Amino acid sequence: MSAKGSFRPDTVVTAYVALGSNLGDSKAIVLAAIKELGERPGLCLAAQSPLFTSKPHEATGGDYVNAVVALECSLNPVELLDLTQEIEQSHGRERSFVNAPRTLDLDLILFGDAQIQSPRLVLPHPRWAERAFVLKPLSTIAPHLVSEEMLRAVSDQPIALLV
Ligand code: PH2
Ligand code: MG
Ligand code: MG
Repeated sequence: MSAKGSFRPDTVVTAYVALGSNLGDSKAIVLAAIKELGERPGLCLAAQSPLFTSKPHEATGGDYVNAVVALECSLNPVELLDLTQEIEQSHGRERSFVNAPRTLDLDLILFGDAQIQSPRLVLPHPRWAERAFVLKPLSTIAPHLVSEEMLRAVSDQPIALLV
């Protein structure tokens, strides 16, 4: 694996992407983004969590809609990052200040067992295990990755299934 993430898997890799939105019609935006991810060349939607609603964590604005998807991915990590950023842009994502309310945030959480430290991309995501809005949805599609202990460690962060 190169430090720049230019590694191209010769087999398909399972990548996990976390979705979040707390601006606009968040439910519709997250559902549309999940569909768009699955339709991109090089990606196949393997699993999607239910939608959850959560209070902004170390952030401002309205409640979030969050979900996590598993993608069977034949792109390299940077190609997947480019694609997620393109989808964010297409939903009007603006970056006005850190953790500002956003129409759509797509975060690469895990890319197989890739470990990358580059200016653009750090994998695994450095804070994935500290966030209920990642762990709870992830636990519904990849229970082997999320222990009860990990869930207990974030149990002070309110999160509920979106009905
Ligand atoms: N994303 C953040 C910061 N805080 N809080 C919740 N509940 N959901 C998010 O998706 C979220 C957040 C930064 O990306
Ligand atoms: Mg994020
Ligand atoms: Mg992000």
